[in-house]
Amino acid sequence: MSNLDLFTDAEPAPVEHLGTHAYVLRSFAQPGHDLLAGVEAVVLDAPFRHMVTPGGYTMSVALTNCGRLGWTTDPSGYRYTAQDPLTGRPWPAMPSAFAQVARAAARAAGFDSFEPDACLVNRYLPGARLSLHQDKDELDYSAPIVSVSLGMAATFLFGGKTRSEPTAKVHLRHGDVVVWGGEDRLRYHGVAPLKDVPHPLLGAQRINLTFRKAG
Ligand code: MD3
Ligand code: FE
Repeated sequence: MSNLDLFTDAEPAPVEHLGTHAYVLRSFAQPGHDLLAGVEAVVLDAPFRHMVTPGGYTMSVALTNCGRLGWTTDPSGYRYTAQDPLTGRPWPAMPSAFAQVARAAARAAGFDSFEPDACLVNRYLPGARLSLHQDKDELDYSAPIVSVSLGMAATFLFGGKTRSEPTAKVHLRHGDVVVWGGEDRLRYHGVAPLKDVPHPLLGAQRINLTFRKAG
């Protein structure tokens, strides 16, 4: 492959706007960031599991967390906890590579001094999906959310401030980072059922890291 093949006409521009304060940073996460080693370390301590929503639905996405706080759901509600309900131990520490990428991406999108205290790690196998929702369990909506996509590509659905507004589709690939803040922070969003197109490094899975200031 020649160098030029990396930037064909089909390749999107490095930064795209999804909204006034929503940015896609294409290929922002690089191999040197060593995020996959971080995922392996987190999962050894706090394995992926399928949680149940208050509506009684078992999520098709498996999840775990790292950092001071972790997002959980069970039949009694959604919440952030300091302990992993599966083990009773604190969530694993956030790998320094994770925090560095999250801070750098936030800064690139104009959010200086983003300090995430929570990283939700979602794992999608083929067919897994995330229905339209808002992220409303955090205390402070003024901090942005940073999401890092790894492995198989996904179609991300980006909606409006009400559930009924139409959604835009954004294709997210390995290494893409998205930053949402300001007036876009409470938009509805979701992920379409994952297609089975295995990724060279991660095989038939997609892993998404979502960094938040939760507490
Ligand atoms: C858009 N995860 O875990 S993070 C989630 O790919 C979640 O696993 C997605 O949505 C995933 O809650 C993508 C993307 C995200 C997070 C917060 C947002 C998108 C957002 C807030 C406003 C608008
Ligand atoms: Fe979300």
